[in-house]
Amino acid sequence: MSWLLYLLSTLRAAITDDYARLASRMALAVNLYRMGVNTHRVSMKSFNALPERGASPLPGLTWRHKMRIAALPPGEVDNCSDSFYYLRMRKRIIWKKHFNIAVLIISVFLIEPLYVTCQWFEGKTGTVYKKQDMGNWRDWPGNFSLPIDAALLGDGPAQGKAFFFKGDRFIRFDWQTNRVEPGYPKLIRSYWQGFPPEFSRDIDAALSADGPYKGKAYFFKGDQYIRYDWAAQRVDNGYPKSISVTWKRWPLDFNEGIDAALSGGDRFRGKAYFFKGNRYIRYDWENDKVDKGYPRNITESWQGWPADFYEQIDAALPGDGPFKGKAFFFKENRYIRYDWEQDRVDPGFPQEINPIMVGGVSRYVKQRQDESVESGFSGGKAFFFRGDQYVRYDWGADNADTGYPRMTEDSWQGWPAGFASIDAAVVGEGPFKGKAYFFKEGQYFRFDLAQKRVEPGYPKMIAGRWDGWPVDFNRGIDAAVSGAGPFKGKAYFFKGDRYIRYDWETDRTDPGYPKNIGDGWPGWPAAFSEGIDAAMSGSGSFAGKAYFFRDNQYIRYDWEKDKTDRGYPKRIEGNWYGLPGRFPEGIDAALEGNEAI
Ligand SMILES: [Ca+2]
Ligand SMILES: [Ca+2]
Repeated sequence: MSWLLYLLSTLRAAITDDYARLASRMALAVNLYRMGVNTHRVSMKSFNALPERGASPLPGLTWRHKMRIAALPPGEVDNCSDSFYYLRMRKRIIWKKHFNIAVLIISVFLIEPLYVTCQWFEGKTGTVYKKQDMGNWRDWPGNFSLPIDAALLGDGPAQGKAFFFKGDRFIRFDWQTNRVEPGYPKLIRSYWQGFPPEFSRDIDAALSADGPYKGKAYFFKGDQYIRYDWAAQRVDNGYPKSISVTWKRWPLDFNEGIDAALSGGDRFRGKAYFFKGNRYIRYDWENDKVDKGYPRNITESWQGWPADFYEQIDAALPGDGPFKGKAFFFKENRYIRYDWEQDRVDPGFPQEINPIMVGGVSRYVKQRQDESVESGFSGGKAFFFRGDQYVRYDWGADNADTGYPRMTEDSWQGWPAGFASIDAAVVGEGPFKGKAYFFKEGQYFRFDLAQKRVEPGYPKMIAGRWDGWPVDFNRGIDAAVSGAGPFKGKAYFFKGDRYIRYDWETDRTDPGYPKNIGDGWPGWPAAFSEGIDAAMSGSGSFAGKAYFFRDNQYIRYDWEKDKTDRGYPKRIEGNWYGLPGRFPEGIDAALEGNEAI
């Protein structure tokens, strides 16, 4: 392909002004073509994981192309044949004006590869771009419900990020990957240092300052506000303060509380906008006062907003990265994108903030709920056991259910005496589907998930009933989990630094076990290889994952890739929401569950 690149670089040098856009389009196409040819197995994940700068792990594709793709307006990338025809149309203009020979070469050599590119583009990544890349706020968590309270552009160490606040939680968005980062939502109080308790939930508005106050962020709630220092990563001393004390010339009703706040972009840099109801004021950071002639009605100055946005908005956010020069306004489940330079809402807006949400419930969860009604069994819940208590966790809401912890003995029908606390729990597969097994020292019992009760005849001794278990496993285990994906039909039992694999179908331990955890589960932290407390498989949108717990930490494993996910171990606290009491300090056992209990 080097000849083509040579041709392209020549062409790019020759084309200026009107044709610069065409050149970048072709460069992109050729590079995508190269990507398709050289790296057939490039996934959207690795594409999105491209670094912001420097060497790219994908031949022919750099962070610049990624930015360029992200920066293309909706409708331009998502229909590749359009860009193909666009090129042909342009060709004629070029032919007439300047670069006869170059274009001749293009028409013969370049159009064909471009067409191939289109094929590849549509076949391999087209749908991904079409459905997701052109929207914003991808990977918006299903448990982060709408409407939002406030939005904030990151600055200082958080440059390139945006934050959305709702209730007592927040999520962080990355402008370059155009995605909400994994591991969110988190609790406001767990991350934002120095927030007074009343600012740790239900914030009204937030913005990052400009001009002499650059490096600060302001959070508003009622008639109060706090100032946050991005570099120090904490709230400045002396806050909260009353809005009316500091902010000059604000209208009286604005002093009592605002809906949304936004720093100006482009030629309005140095200004801040505060919205309340159908009115707004413009503030000048330099002069430290509201500009003359304000408040105004939103309709007076902001073109092309939907009618309900003119009445009131929830939040506002300046764009960054590929969306620099834009501003975003949020109202309930929709948002609009505003272009500062063109002074109007971009075509194609409003769009849904989270297109997979239907009536506040993610489509996926909804589907799971419907399925559970039909089958009477759902993988929508998980159970954590600690001491004589347990907590039910909802995978869809990604939160512990309310009303927990409960006493285990009182809630699970037929729970045997002497099992107040347990060592391990696992759900059966194959011939034992619909059963849950609970282990305590040398004994175990079986629970029927459909009948919601412990089966008669239990507890029993492990020894002699679980074929092929080592002697020390018969005396008690640490943790158990059923496999998923390529390992469906297997169960894994852990004791100390060893584990065995059990086959549900043949009802016996696979040959070659026990093994050392360190040998069978590569990528685990050393401490986890010495032994774990609990294990379970994920469900709902976490299907295909397994979770292993040790003390106050856990790691996540991907069954399909047979690898530990990156970024682990993490703390239980702040990642498993709503776990009460001392559960975040460590658990005894975990069960990938159902809704029986
Ligand atoms: Ca608000
Ligand atoms: Ca245990």
